[in-house]
Amino acid sequence: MRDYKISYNILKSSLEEKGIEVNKVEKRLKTLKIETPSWGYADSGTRFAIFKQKNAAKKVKEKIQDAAEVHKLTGICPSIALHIPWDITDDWDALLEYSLSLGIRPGAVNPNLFQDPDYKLGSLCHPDEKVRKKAINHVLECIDIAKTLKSKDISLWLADGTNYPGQDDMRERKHRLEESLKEIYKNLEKDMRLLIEYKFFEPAFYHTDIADWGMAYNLCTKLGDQAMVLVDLGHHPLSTNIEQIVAYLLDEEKLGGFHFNNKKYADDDLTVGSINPYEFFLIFNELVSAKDNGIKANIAYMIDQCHNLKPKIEEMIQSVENIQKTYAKALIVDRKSLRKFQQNEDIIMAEKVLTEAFETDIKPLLFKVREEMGVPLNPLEFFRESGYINKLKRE
Ligand code: PSV
Ligand code: MN
Repeated sequence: MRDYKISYNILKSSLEEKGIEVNKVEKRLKTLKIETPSWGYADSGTRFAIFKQKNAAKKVKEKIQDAAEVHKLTGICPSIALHIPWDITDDWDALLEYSLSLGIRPGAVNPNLFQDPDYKLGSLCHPDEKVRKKAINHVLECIDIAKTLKSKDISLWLADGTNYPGQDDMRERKHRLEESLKEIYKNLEKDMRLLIEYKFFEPAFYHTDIADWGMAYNLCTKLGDQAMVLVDLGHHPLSTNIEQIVAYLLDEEKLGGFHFNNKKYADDDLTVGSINPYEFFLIFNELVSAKDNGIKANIAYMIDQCHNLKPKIEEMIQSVENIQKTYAKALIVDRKSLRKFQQNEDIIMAEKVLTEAFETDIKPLLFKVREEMGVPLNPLEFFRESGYINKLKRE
């Protein structure tokens, strides 16, 4: 690592030979922002067991401390997503102040529409109007919290669906959903957004009310400009072409949020980039390509992972490193050559442009950027050596 400058110079000149402006790549790497989720710092598990970790955060302030530590070491995680009521407090102003004092701000506010026993048959789509009203009021409460915290995004994931054919009327549920969302939407502040997530199954196993990107897109289009689709990488059936969905939504200017994680089977919450790094690269490639083509996009990037087995903060830092590395590889794609090969119908060479960027050892560039940002060159190693977790005095 000490000698990274020699390899950096070699990498820089090979990229510049291809016409890639390395200074611009470095600037873009420094401005990448990834939110981390409060629930990723707390104990979690599967429906079979929760294996508790020593000094895992329990209180919201502890989650903020851990998120601030991740930001301190990576320099690119300046906000923390909150989940209500898991992160409830009776003094939101004080929590905002506390958070800012640690150099981190509250990010997306996530309502919880799945845990209350009343939501057994759904929340915003529930057959009983009283339960729908309760769910709407909960989201309105989250909007108020977001106002106090100066957060701009309400991130909505619905567990609504049915488990048995005939359990409820799918079209009626769609109408209830549209009505409930309209009520929520009209209570947003003008500078707020409603990010609507989709997921094809789980916890509902027969049908899910917002099952795919098309349904989320349709709902957002009906609601208006402040409603945007949120893509969570774990929420697609196996072999779905996620990069195409991303490209399509970007082109429609309807992609508003992104949840990073990786899956092997379903919504597995595995470390982003750990199972299929090439797919992850192709997704980032679409994000960069759209931006380079002048498509306007305000995308809230967040890691949405519960770290059940790995040490939580370490997995969070590992995830941030994977994201940064993959973004860097997408930024060094030789887009001029790619375009030329596409126009010349040279499929072999066009694909090679992508694989060349993907296979590049980008570490020296990341070291350079981290050094200039004043963060450790190797955040994960640094964190381990700091003994942060063992020094904490938590119950
Ligand atoms: C459940 O699938 C989920 O992971 C969704 O992706 C939400 O974003 C998150 O939980 C928090 O509610
Ligand atoms: Mn998610």
